[in-house]
Amino acid sequence: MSRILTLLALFSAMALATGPFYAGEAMGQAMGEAAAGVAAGADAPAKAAAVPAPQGGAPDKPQGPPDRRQHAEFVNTLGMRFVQVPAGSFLMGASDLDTEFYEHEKPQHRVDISKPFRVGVLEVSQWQWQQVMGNNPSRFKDPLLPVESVSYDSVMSFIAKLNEREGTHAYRLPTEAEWEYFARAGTMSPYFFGDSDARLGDYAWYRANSERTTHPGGLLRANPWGLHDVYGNVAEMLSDWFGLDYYTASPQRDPKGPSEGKERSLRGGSWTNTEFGNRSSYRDRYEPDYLESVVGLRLVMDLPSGDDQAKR
Ligand SMILES: [Ca+2]
Repeated sequence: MSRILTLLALFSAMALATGPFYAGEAMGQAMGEAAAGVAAGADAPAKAAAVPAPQGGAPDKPQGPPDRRQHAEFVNTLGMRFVQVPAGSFLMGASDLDTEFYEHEKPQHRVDISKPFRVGVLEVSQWQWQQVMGNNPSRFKDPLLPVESVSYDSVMSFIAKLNEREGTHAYRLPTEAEWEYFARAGTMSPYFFGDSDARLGDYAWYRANSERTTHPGGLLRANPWGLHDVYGNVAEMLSDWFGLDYYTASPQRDPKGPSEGKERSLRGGSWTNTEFGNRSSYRDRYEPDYLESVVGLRLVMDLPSGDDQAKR
């Protein structure tokens, strides 16, 4: 009984830690920035994003027809929250206007994301990992912190067990293209909040403000599609092999990375990266059995069959 109460208390703490940022002030801010992105000439996806629209009244008591809100937001049995992002096209990689980049962030090229999908609002937490795997490999231990020090194989096992637990096949890692698509959220600048890194500390735990540790998800401001900690905190594992020259040959539609490789792709930078490593087009890599406190994950979900067509 006491264990159940402890879990309930923890769950409540998690909701308190993350809920208000999602449903209230941060979301209002996020929607405002999405509009700014469109006005600045970004592609349409930001405007079409199926992230929950701000509702009238108390955000924790949705009023009126539930269709849009319930369709857009999904919460699983572990309290993982997902928002739906639209199908769309974007320019992937560093642009000619960017002043700092790796050569392998070029050439900039158009990518089509052919189906809408769901993206985790936060990185996977240690509490969520523990519930599924019965262990916690993280260096910085706290249930609210993102899980890290996970190998690619252990993440594949986590996802298989999560799918089984939830009775679905929907959970998976993002592709590198999907990651940049939802990180940019319709923006074209090096950072989803603009050209300058001056405000990076408002959005990311990185070298200048992390105090050399990870932090609980959702404490900083979200990107235009309502996703927290996209830059920094833990760098996010992807399903692609890393290909240094992949951009010269990748297909336009739903690229999934090279067919083979020795290293896996990693995105977003971490608590130890500088401003350079926390840009939307920044590409990193790691060996699949690498266990370090900079590597974690964010999940995506395929939509139930038919829903992708309905949202086009
Ligand atoms: Ca991150």
